[in-house]
Amino acid sequence: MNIIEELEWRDAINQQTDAEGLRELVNEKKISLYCGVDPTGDSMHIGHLIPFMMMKRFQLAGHRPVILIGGATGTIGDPSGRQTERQLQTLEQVQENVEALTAQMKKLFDTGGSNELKMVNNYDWTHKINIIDFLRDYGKNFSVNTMLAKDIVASRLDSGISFTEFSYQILQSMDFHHLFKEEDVQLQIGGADQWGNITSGLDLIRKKEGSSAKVFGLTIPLMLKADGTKFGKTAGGAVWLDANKTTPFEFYQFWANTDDRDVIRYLKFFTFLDKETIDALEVKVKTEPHKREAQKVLAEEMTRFVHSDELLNQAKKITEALFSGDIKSLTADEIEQGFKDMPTFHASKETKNIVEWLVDLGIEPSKRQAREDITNGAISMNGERVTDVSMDVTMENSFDGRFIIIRKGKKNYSLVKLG
Ligand code: 629
Repeated sequence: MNIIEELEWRDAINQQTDAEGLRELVNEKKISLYCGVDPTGDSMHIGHLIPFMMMKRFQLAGHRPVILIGGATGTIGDPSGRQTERQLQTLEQVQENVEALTAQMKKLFDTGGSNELKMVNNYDWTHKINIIDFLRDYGKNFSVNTMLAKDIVASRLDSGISFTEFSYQILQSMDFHHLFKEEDVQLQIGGADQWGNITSGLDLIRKKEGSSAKVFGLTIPLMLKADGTKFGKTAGGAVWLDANKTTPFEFYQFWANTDDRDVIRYLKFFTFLDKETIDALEVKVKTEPHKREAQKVLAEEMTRFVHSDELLNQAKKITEALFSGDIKSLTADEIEQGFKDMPTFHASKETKNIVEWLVDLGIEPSKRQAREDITNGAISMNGERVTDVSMDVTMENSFDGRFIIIRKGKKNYSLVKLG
């Protein structure tokens, strides 16, 4: 399988400008290709992984990936896929985000080796171009008529679009041209929403360099979910790659909760597992879906790739402890990750009788109810059943002086934060 056949097998191709030509090109030689990201936030989320996992596949197949961070385009804002004008970010904010994203990209994709990752920032060439050169050297190659006809702009003609956002496609086209000249980049990839920007870059290159310039564009489909809801969103919002925004445990859980109807598609799309392995997992989804083997493999592969072996093991340990109820072995940090979304209460560090303590916190509605639940064995503290209504709750009962976990009945966990 060459890289294009592999992407086809993975259902990872949406549109191509010249499928035949690109197939020939990658068979003939190792190419340089690029994909960009705008620094609109301080972390990527899993939606961003869509083209960047594909970049990695090209890299593994011996091609040379160039990742562009949009220090210039990030100050403007891509109108693609949006119905409203963006609020401009401050230049300082963009700069901070450039640094955060650069570090994140390096961590994920810079694996060393001969075809090492190249990172560029479009601010470096864009900020040098003055307005007269911009209009003469670039603007002259763009027809406003064609620009207006692009989906992204056309869909905004009712609600309105500023000249700033309208011009965005020119900036992205200039990048493709610059990288074609300076880095021998012959292919740009991106999500399906990037088709208009990518094709306008190809037009610019052909106008400036002649129609024989060998350049290509390829987009990757939007990830859809079988139940029709949006991919990559949870009740808590986006699934971030930054462990401080989405803990590795939450990240693991996100993938582990994938629907049976989606899991094989995700394995193909997001992991580096080969066809044989994924085919075998597909059989398991059909024959023993209750084991959720494919989901476990997906969650493991993704958590290991984005975080590390160590954080994967921690996520699995928390998952196991929550499942069995045996949470004693968890560290305070693991408790914090595992119980982040559970009902949370705040208590002082004072020693207090268990019945009063539960009522004061609001975990139990009355002392009578608290006593009854304790006597019936329905209350556990940190995984151990409480049987004595005269027991005192002290710091000794806590994880590191920080948390106490109360379980009422089979599954109702509460996280009590101390201090
Ligand atoms: C200058 C900027 C370039 C080439 C690309 C760009 C960024 C591009 C964009 N991309 C999205 C982003 O930054 O806005 N104009 O959030 C995002 N991308 C990943 C995928 C995407 C896309 O980073 O392409 O489709 C999401 O899956 O929306 O010279």
